[in-house]
Amino acid sequence: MSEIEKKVKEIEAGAADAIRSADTVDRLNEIKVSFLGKKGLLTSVLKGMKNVPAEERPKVGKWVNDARQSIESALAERRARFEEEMLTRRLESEKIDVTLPAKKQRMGHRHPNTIALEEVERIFIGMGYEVVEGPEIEYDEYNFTKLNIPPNHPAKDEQDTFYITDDILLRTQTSPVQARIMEQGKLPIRMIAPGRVFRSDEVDATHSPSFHQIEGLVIDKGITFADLKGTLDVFAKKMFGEETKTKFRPHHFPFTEPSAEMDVSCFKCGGKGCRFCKGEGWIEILGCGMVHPHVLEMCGLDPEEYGGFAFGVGLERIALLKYEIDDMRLLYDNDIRFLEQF
Ligand code: 2U9
Repeated sequence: MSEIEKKVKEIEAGAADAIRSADTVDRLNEIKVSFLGKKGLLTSVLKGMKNVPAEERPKVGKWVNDARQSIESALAERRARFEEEMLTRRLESEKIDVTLPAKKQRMGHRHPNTIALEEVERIFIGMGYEVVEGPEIEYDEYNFTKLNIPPNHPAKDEQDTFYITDDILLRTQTSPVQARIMEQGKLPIRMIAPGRVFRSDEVDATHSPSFHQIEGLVIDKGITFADLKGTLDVFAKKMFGEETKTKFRPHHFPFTEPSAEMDVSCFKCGGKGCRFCKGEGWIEILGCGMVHPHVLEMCGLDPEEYGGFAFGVGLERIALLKYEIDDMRLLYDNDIRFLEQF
């Protein structure tokens, strides 16, 4: 065997060893370059051809070509094995068991406040009312002055109201929404204004510094206290059951005159007296009254021509009563086990 043939065989054997012990595709590429590349070992044999006698050259060429082919096929075989192994590993790690039970999508629940609010809205929309919302940050002017609550009124005390500046505050009632609508002067008005209100109260079973009101307002020519009573009686029957009776007791609010509070017959005992109504047979539900002439004037209406009634309910109070919840704090805890019950 000639020197050159021995050298080619050595190179081929060296390549076969290297390919066998290669452990990555990158390593295979390195081997390819170092044996078959322009500056590779096998190529260097061809470069030495000029020193080989002419009649020997075809033989040397054949040895080199055979060696090249054998190295190339060894590389291809090893590469194919790597790819197969990689695929097997991927299939193993990305295995999906389609027989496993699906992850349950947990459904949310409407909050009891929302359920009660939507019920009240449905009832009043059914009587032709519009639902109107307004800002939670208000001017003192709209929250108090225009509602006949003068500068020295106790409701304005810093103990009761969150002030932002001397004349801007967190609204203590949703009434400013109605005052703004009256000022726009589009009559008649039949509206409810639901929303969050703020009072500087300590948290307990029946109080929170932030709660929700729904206030209503009707303004037209010739509206009487009979309209107020009829409307709120229909509301009570639709909300608490057709057999519900209503009772109006005289009261005082600065923005209405005359004013009243409305009680409904206890929907647990039908009025006989039970634990739920504390033996009274009646449950206080809302405040109401005929809009004070001075409020009409301050909101740009002529009390000689127009008049109307207004009312206000605490949304939490309705939700607590309707769903027999005995502590208002439960409404704000966000405990899913509580919320799931409604
Ligand atoms: C305008 C004129 C009159 C709204 C009214 C009440 C009576 C009332 C309370 C019930 C429980 C608030 O959430 S609560 O503490 N509200 O009793 N609200 S009349 O009267 C208005 C409103 C706006 C322009």
